[in-house]
Amino acid sequence: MNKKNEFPTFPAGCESLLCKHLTKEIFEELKDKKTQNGFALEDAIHSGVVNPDSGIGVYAGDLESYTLFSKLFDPIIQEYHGFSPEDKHKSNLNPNDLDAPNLDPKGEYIVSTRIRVGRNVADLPLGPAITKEQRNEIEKNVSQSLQAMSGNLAGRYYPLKGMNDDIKAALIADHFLFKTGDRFLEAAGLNRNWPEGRGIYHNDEKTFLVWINEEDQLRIISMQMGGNILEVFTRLSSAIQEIEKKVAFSYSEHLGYITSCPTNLGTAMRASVHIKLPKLAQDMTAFKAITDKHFLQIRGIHGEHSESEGGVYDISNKRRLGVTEVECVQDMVNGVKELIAKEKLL
Ligand code: ADP
Ligand code: DAR
Repeated sequence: MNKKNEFPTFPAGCESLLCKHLTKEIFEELKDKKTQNGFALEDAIHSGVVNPDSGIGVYAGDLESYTLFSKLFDPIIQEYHGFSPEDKHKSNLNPNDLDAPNLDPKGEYIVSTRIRVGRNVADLPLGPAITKEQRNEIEKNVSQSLQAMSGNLAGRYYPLKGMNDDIKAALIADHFLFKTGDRFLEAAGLNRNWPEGRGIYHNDEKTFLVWINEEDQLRIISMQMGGNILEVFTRLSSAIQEIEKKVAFSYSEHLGYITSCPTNLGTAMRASVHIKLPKLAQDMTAFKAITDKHFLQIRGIHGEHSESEGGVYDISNKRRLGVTEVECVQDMVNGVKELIAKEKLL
């Protein structure tokens, strides 16, 4: 275990962006600094120190973290997003600007579509630095705002605390609810006081859902079976604009919507399909050539750090900052179109 305030030792072969960009000089310069919320460098890097297999390894505790520890965060943001300290984020949630024809009219490939954004409440710390009282206040205020939603967004809030274990397991198995116990989130301090202050809001059809106080304070989700990506995006866009009338989100001109993990900054959007590509799965070089070309990420079907099952993959945009929401979804549409064309050829 690293002693307090000593430059951390990382095992040989560590490939996280933390390992790559935390120099001894940066560590010495930042190690005694704390944000107004008392969040220190060692808090920001703890997840990546105890999980050397992290891809990134750092989390912000508040908006101030991104400026106070910019010597570490900026090169990580530059490498992950290709976004420099001088760049400005931009936003466009207009579904009319999306070119998304039906990619799978016979329903042969796309099992389901899900588009989510992360949001955090303005002027409060992020999950790693928030107090239990602040987190519970967010749960109360946000769930009340959501339960005032109408039309196809109307639904109910279900606190995680006291939720029946079978119902919880079913919601997770059906891909609706977040998993518990992610070691990266644990080490970042994001699971403190679990399950208090956490829960899920959803409409009756479970096509509009909001996670409260998981990795971010809100994860606003639109999802449905099949490949009607435009319908999923249109529902999400409407929901975000409805919620934003009631809840002020943490946002900066430079970094867009502020999130605890730097990979989610900007749009904080992940637009994904679960898609059957059994033939292409036999040629991962060709598969990855297409996903790389369209800035896409391949995940397993039970969320991050899970494996694919039965030749079904979670394909989603990787770019989130310095691109608009429409461009995030367009990346996914363009990539999925080429993946299906390739699968048909094989
Ligand atoms: P996030 O997308 O919030 O970053 P994960 O990758 O862990 O987090 O996915 C969260 C949950 O959403 C998991 O249960 C995963 O199976 C589910 N999921 C993601 N994309 C889809 C999709 N296109 N269709 C159905 N479920 C999905
Ligand atoms: N697992 C952490 C975070 C990577 C990005 N995924 C998030 N934010 N859910 C890592 O550093 O690998």
